[in-house]
Amino acid sequence: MKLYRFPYSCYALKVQSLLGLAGMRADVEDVPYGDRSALVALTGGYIHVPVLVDASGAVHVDSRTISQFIVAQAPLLVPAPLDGPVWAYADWCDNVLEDPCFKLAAPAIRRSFPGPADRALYALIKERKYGSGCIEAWEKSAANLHEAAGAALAPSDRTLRACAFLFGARPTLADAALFGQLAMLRFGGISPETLGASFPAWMGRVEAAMATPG
Ligand SMILES: N[C@@H](CCC(=O)N[C@@H](CS)C(=O)NCC(=O)O)C(=O)O
Repeated sequence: MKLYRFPYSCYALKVQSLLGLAGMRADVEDVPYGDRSALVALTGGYIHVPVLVDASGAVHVDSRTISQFIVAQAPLLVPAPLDGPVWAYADWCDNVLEDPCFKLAAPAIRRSFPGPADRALYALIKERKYGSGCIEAWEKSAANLHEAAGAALAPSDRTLRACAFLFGARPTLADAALFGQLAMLRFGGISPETLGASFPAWMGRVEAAMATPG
């Protein structure tokens, strides 16, 4: 299998974590931000990441759909009867928590691109959606964004002070989704412990489980 990603993408990092937790091996290919021809060749025009090519050569796009594919092969990652809350937590990570997290990480993500063209393209794509100068504005309001992310994460921090993983003793899709957000922040230079004291040790547990699934 092959996972196409941008190295900072929370959705790709979620899928990478889920593959590890499922014990499914995939080569990781970093897509150059300004040259998505490999994605176009695979998908016919979908140029977001993650994209997963499975062992049969089938192409899967969108991290939620990819997660469903992985979970179908590793059902313990959404253990019945907790399907509802586990999927709901993962969807909350992708659709609610992601907002302050990606805005916090965006300035450093832009700086991480090796060339000015990729930095400009990243800014253009964000500005078309959020308005001119949005990345600079997010950098100025980093303290507020950090506070919003910390407040959103406080209940999960309380859970992880008492439990090894979000839904108990074993990692689930919910852990992979949260891991994606915190790994994106870590990529952006924001250390997980500034958002909750339990997060560094929990990330270590998720990483250990990714390396030795089951
Ligand atoms: N709903 C999609 C969202 C994917 C997405 O937005 N990925 C971002 C990276 S985090 C992307 O590829 N953005 C395209 C761009 O920046 O041009 C999923 O869950 O996979």
